[in-house]
Amino acid sequence: MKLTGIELREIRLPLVAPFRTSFATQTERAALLLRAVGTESEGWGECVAMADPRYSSEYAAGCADVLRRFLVPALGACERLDVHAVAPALAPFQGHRMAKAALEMAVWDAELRALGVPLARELGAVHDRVPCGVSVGIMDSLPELIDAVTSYVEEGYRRIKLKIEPGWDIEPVRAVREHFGDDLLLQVDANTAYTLADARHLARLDPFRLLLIEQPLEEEDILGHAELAKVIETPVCLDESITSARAAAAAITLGACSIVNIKPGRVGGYLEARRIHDVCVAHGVPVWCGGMLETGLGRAANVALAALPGFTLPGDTSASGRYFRTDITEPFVLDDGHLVVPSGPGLGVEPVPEVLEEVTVSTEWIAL
Ligand code: NPQ
Ligand code: MG
Repeated sequence: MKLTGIELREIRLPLVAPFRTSFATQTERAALLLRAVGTESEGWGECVAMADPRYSSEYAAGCADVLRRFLVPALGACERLDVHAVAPALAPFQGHRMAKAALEMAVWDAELRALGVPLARELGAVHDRVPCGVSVGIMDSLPELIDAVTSYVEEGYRRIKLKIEPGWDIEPVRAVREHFGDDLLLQVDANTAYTLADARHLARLDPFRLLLIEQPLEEEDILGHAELAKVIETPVCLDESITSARAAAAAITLGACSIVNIKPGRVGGYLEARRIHDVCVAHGVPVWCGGMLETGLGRAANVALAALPGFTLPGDTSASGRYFRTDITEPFVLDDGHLVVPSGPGLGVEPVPEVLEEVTVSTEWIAL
């Protein structure tokens, strides 16, 4: 395949309810979509960067800039482009993993559609549906939290993740554990809100038998996580810190985590995500698929990834309705706590044209 051009499309989707984390409160999802146009086919990519650099240093407008200025032109120079050529072609440019991941996704979708092969099969998926968890934002009160968790449990979610921060940690966990009992699969995510000085405090979560605590300390504090893991009983899981398969191998070897959250966008794409999966399986470390409020496009690819054999914990691969009243694709709907892995060529889903138009803020054609 040779690329003829890439369309960048900025969209804005309202959220069904505000989503509060330790780093921001979101009321809408602004996202950047890519359409790769090749000589034989077209494909869709989704960039997971937020509008502001709060979760990581990348942000949507920065991704658009690096794509149009450097990344897309570098791929345009490839005469025989396939997905394995993408990362090598982009390697001269440092960082910008979310932008690179979006481009890889669009090229892979185009390639697989031309071949008639589903992404899940190409990745090595071994399941045709995956159990799903849900991420629950920070609330104003404990009764509100119990109400929110109650509706998710009634919808069938197999695992609950509570967002925490200093001042909203021990009591919400205690309340949910006491209300729902010991059988509820429960975990927490701090999005880097603590320091190693909070170790004794975080040890107070020990009695609640959480599956894991996700990214308590800052992104670069690998040794801090290793120290913390010696002090608390709750297994430490890393999210923000795991930027590559090499970073995952180092974190595991140093004892900084015993579980890994894999987000393809954060690590530069689905190929690198699979490498992290392979590293973790080799170390006996369970993995699960994270979420970045993806539209149906990114959600489809994440569900395909989550069907690999090492994904032994339910992920943040929630139904479309967890975030959006109207998704841009046919919505992903929970069935008995599971999402079905798409089986059509490529991502196996595509945007509904009228919905896509409605949520589009701007488009830009980068000709090659
Ligand atoms: C996490 N995701 O695991 C992230 C954080 C997160 C599902 O908890 C816009 C774009 C808003 C990306 C809010 C979940 C977001 C976002 C939270 C990612 O750490
Ligand atoms: Mg996280």
